[in-house]
Amino acid sequence: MSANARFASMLHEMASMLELLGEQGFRVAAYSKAARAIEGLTSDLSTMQPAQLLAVDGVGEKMAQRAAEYLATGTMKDYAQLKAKVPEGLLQCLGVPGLGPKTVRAMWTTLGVTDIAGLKKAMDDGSLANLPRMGEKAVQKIRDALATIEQGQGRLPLGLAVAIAERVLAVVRAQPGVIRAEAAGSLRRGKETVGDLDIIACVEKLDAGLAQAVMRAATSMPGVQRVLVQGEFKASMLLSVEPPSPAEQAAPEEAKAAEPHPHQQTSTKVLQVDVRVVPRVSFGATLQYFTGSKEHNVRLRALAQTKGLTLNEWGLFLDSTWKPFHEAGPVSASRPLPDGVVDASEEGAIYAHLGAPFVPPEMREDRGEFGSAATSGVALDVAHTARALVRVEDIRSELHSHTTASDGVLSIEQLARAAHARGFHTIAVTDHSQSSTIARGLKPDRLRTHMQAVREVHAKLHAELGMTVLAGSEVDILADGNLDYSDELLQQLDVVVASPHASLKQDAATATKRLLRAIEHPLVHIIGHPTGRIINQRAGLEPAMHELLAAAKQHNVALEVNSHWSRLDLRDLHVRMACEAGVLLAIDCDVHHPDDFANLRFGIATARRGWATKDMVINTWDGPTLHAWLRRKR
Ligand code: DGT
Ligand code: CA
Ligand code: CA
Ligand code: ZN
Repeated sequence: MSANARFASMLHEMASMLELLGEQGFRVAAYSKAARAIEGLTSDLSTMQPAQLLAVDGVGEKMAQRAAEYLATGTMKDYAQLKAKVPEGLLQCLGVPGLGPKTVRAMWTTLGVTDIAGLKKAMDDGSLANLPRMGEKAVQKIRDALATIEQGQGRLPLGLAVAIAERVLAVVRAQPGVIRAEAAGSLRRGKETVGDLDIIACVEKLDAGLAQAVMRAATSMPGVQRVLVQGEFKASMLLSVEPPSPAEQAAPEEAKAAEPHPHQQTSTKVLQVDVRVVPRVSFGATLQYFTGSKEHNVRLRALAQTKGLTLNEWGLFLDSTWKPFHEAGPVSASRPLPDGVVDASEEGAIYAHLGAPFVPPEMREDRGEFGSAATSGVALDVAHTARALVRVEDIRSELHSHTTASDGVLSIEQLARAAHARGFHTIAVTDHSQSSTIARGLKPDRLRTHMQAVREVHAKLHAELGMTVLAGSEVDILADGNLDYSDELLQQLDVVVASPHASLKQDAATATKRLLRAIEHPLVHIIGHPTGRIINQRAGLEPAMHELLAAAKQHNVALEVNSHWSRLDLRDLHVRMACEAGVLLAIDCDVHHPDDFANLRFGIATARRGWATKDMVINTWDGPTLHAWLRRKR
C-alpha cells in the first residue's frame, strides 16, 4: 500500500471509530470524504506542497495538518486517542457484512459486545435479535456472513498476496549475489487465494555464507512477526499482511510495538513465507517443483520415470544416483555440468527434455494439461491453448468502468485518458443504474445527461488521441431478471453490461432464470460479475452454468471475468467451461479508481487458469472489430 492509501485507510478507520463513538454525521463525513479524496490522488502525498494538498476537494486545513503529521511520524495523535477509546474487535465486527455502524454501536453500548466472540455470544443468547432494527432474519444473515469469513481464514486473496510477495522479492533481489528471484507456488499459478508464499532466490554458486545473508535479509525485513525456521538454504517466517508504516520502515524495532491497522478487511493477519536459495543450475527445476501443483508434479515425475529419468527439486538426472549440487561439488557457469545432469537452470528445458509442451504455470493443475483426460465435455487442444493463452499485453480495451457520476473517483475524461495511457483504443463508461442506490446509481434523467457528457469527451479525445469513449451502463439485473432501465433507454447506450448486485442468496433455479433473462435480452452485450461472489466473504449465486453458457453462445453475449482480486468472477473453472462451450469473455477491471487498471493481471491469471485463449476475449480485438460486434445489438 502506498503512503496515500495507508493514510486514507487510517482516515477511514477514524471515521468508523467516530461513528462508533456516536459522533455527529458531518464530522464523520469529513473524514470519509478526505479519505476518498486522498485515495483518488494521482500524485504521491509526500511530494505535494501544503497548498497543493489544500487545493484538493475534500481536504481542509485540519486534514492537511493531519497529513503532515502522518508523513512526519507515520501516525497521528488523534488516531491513537481514538484507538485507545474504541476496542479493536469492534472494527472487525464492522467488517461483517450485515452489521452497520448503528448496530455495532448499540451492541457495544447496550450489550457490552467488543469483539467477534462477544458478537457470537449475543447471537446465541438472543440478545442481538432484540436490538432495534434487528430480528431473527437479520441475525441469521450475520451468522452466514461470519461462517463464510471463517471458512476463508488462512488463505489470502491473490491480490493481497502478490503485494506481499513483491515486498519480499524486492528485499531478496537487492541482496548481493542474487541473480534472480521469483515467487513459485499457488501465487505463480494465479490461484484466487494463496495459502503461503514460496520464494526462490537464485545465486550463481551455492555457498552457505551467501545463502545465510539472503535469508537474514528476508527474516529481518519490516513486518516479520516470527521466524519459524532458519536452515542452511531455507527460511520460513510469518509476515504481517498489513504493510509496514513509514515509521516502521525507518525503525524496525519500534515496529514490533506498533499497532496493526485493521481497516483493510481481511481475516488473515499473517502469511507464511518460505524462502529458498538455490544455485543457478538448479533454478529452473526448483522453480518448477515449488510452482506445483503437487498433482501436476506427480504427473511430470511419472513422465520422467517412463523415460528413465529422475526429476526432483534439484534437477533432472539421467540416473537415480543424483546428488544435490551443493553436495556433488562446485558446479558453475564456468564449469560444465557433470555427466548425466540435464541443465535445469530454466524450467522450459525440463519440459522440452521430457518431450512435453511447455505448460504455463496457470495450467498446472492436472486438469488435462498433459493432453489426457480433460475435465469435462470438449477437450481443448492443449499445445495450441498453451501457446495462445491470453496475456495482459493482449488487452486493448476496458468495457466496465465507473466515474464520479456513480461510485468512481475519476471524471469521464480522466478515466478515458488513463485508459489511453494503458495503450487501450476504447473505454466504455458504465456507471451504475438507478436501483444501486448505495453506489449512487443514475436515474434515467441523470443517465441521459451523463450520456451526453460521455459523447462530448469522446468527440474531444477521438480528435486528439484517436480514443473511443463509449456511453454505457452497468445496469442491475433485478431479482426477477428484469433490467433496471427501459429498453428505450438501453437502446441509446453503446454498451450494456448487465450485472447482479442484490438478492445474491437466491436458490440456484431462481438465479438461473434471472440470469438467463438478462442473457436473452436483445440489448445486453456483457454479463458483469455473473455470480456476484466476493472471495472469502460471500458465496454469491450458483446458477446452472451450462444453461447460461448455452444461452450466451446462442445470443452472442460475452461473460465477464471481473479482474478485481476480491471478485475474480467468472472464476477459473467457469472460464474453462465457457471456453469449452465457445462463449466469448470480457476481461474487465471494473474501474472505480486509477489503481484498478493494475488488477488486470488477476483477471488475466484467472482467465489463463480457465485456458482462455486470446481469440475468446473481446477486449483483445482491434477497435473496428469490437465496435462492429457491439453495434450488432443496436
Ligand atoms: P498453497 O500454498 O496452499 O496456496 O498452495 P501451493 O501449491 O503453493 O502449495 P505449497 O506451498 O504447499 O507447496 C508449493 C509447491 O511445492 C506445491 O504446489 C508443489 C510442491 N510440493 C510441496 N509438497 C509437495 C509434495 O509432497 N510432493 C510434490 N510432488 N510436490 C510438492
Ligand atoms: Ca504456497
Ligand atoms: Ca509453501
Ligand atoms: Zn458491479
